[in-house]
Amino acid sequence: MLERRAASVTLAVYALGLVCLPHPAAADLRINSPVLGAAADSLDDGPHIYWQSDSSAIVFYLCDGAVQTRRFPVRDTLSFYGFCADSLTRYVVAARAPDHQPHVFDDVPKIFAVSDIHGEYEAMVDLLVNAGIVDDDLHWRWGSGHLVVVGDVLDRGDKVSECLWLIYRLEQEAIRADGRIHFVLGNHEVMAMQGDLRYVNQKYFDGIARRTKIMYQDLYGPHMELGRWLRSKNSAIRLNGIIFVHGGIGPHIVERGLSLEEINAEAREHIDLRSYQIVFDDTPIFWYGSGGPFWYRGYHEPKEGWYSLATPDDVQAILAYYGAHAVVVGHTEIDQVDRLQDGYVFGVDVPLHELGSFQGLLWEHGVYYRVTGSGERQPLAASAQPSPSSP
Ligand SMILES: [Mn+2]
Repeated sequence: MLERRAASVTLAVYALGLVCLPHPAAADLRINSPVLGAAADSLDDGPHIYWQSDSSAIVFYLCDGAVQTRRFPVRDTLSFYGFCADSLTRYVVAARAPDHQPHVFDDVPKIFAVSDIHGEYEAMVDLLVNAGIVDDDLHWRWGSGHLVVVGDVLDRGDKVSECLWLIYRLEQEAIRADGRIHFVLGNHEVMAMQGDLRYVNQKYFDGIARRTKIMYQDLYGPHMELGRWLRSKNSAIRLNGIIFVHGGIGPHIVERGLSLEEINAEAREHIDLRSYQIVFDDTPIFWYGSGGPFWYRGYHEPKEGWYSLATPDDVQAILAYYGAHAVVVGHTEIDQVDRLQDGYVFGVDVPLHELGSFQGLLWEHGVYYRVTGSGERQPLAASAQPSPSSP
C-alpha cells in the first residue's frame, strides 16, 4: 500500500513537471534527481526549441542544473539571447521549417571539409579559427567558400549542442557572404533521430533528458528546431565534381541505380522509421545496414557478408556513375587527412586524441591540401609516388 502511494506521488510530480514545463513561471522548476553523475553545472545544455505551433515556440535549457523555459509568440522569426552561460549569444531562427538543401554545386571557389566532430567543441573551434574559416570571435570569414561537415557531430563528446548551434549560426553568416555550409548527415545523426542512444554522452541522460523528462531522441524530434534542421540536410552531395558522403557510396547503391537525388530523398524518408521497420523491412536494412552510405567502409576495408575492399577501378566506376572524380568520406578513422585509392578517395576522419587536434581537407584551385590543427597547409600530391624525403 505504501509502495503504491509512493508511486502515485511520483507520478503526480512527473505530471506536474510536464504540465508546468512550457510556462515561464516554471522557470525555477526543479525535478528531484537523487543521484547525479557529475556536478550540476557541468550538465548545462541548450538551447532546445520546441515548435509547439505555427505561432508559438518554447525554448528550454538546463542552467546550473535547473530547467529554464520560456514561451515565445512567433510570427516570422524567433530571436532570443541565450539563457545561460551563452547570454551574449543571439539565436535567430525562422519560424518556417527549412527547405531541403540543394545537393549539387559547381564553380565553388574553395572547399573545406571536416568530419566526426563528436561533440568536441573546442577542437572544432581551434581548427576553424586556425584554418581561417572563422575569426577569433567565431564569425564566418571565409567569404564565398563552402565548408562541408561530413557527418557525426553528435554522440561521444559532451558539447554536442554547442557544436550544432555554432554550425547553425555560421550557416546563416556564410549565406550572407555568398558562401555555404553543407552539413552532410552521418550515422550518429541518424542514430539520435531514431533513438539508437548507445553512444550518447552520459551528461545528456543525467542532465537535460532526466530533468526535463524529455527523451534524448526527442530533443532531435521533428517538432524540435535542431531536429527539423537536421531533417533538411543531405546524405550525399557533389561540389565541383567531388562527392561528400559520411561512410561512402558502395556497390549496393550503384546496383540499385540510385541517383544522388534519390539517395537524399530516400534517406530523408527513412529517418523517422521505427525500430521494427528497421529490423524487418528490406529497404531500411539496406539504408541503415553496413552497405548504406552512412555506414559503408569499403574504401578502407572489407566487411564479410556485405562488401569487399574496393579497388581504385571500383571507386572510379562508382564516381563515373555520379559524374564525379573524387569522393570525401569521414566515418572510418585514418592517421591523418589523406588521399587513398590512387587519389579517388580522401579520408577526413582523424583521431583527435592522438593528434591533439582535428584536421581538415582543403580544395582550392584544383589542389587538395591537408590542413593541420595549427592551420598549416600540406599539399596532397596528385601522384601516388612517395616523395624523395620519405623513408
Ligand atoms: Mn560515423
